[in-house]
Amino acid sequence: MSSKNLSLIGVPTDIGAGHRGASMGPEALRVAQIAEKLTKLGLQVVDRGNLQGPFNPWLPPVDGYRHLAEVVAWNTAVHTAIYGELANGRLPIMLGGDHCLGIGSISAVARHCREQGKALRVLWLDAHTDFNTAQATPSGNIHGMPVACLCGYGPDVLTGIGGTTPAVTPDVFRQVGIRSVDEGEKKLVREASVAIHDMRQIDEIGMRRVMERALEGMDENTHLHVSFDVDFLDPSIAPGVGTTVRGGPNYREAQLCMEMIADTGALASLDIVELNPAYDKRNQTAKVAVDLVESMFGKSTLLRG
Ligand code: 6HN
Ligand code: MN
Ligand code: MN
Ligand code: MN
Repeated sequence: MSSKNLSLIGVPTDIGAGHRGASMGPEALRVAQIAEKLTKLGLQVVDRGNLQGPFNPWLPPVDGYRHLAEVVAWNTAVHTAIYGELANGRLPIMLGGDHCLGIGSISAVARHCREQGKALRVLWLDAHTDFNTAQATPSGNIHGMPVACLCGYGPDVLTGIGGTTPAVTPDVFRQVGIRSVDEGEKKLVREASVAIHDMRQIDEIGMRRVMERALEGMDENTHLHVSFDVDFLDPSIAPGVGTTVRGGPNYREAQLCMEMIADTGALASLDIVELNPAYDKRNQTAKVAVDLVESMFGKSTLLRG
């Protein structure tokens, strides 16, 4: 691991989502003892508290986007906070919040990598490809658009966050767990040649080989960023999300995925997004997410060593 000094950054908003409630995600992760559990693994953890931003006015889309100005405000705050942590040599963990916030966090990671001469790999764990545009979106919800925005497809106010457009090229992404892609979005991800490891591939060759492929080609100079959308998981183990899609990885498959991330030793930043306590029961989804994050930081690997 490039750094063992972790900073937790809460981003309490559902500004890009289609259901209210992801704004409660940071607190649910704290209740599930994310800081305490990572500390127990021997990591130094500081909780920076929550960022602040505009209230969610819950309005219909304008020109294909819901709450564009508010999404820009939140992502600008995220970019500044994540960039600052990386510049101080720390490993930021963003406690979301909905997935539109990946624009702020990953643009910050990309900027850090450019400045440090590092290669970037983004592992996108999600049921969705999140590659919609104003034209393709069925909802106008910007949490369905962060990958497109990061690759330069989107409004200037979002594609320009961090000062370089595009923030990244599509080849940095490896998407795992994909099982819900909108019609127009399919065409866009194909044109951009995003590397997609969908559920069918996991069924056919198994999580181990999928992860070997997704992590292939990294070296000591690679910064690994994981963007963990909790709806990646099968709804039977993770009902606490706004957009459940059945047929996701089960608990053991998800554990293996996380363990293989730990084994790379390259994990250098993380987003935990889309957790929605309003749909959860007794905080079980937050607990499963924290459990998996522990594995991402080497919990189960330690048992073997
Ligand atoms: N997420 N593809 C759908 C849309 O509205 O664009 C769902 C997006 C879900 C986004 O879960 O991060
Ligand atoms: Mn660094
Ligand atoms: Mn997502
Ligand atoms: Mn998703």
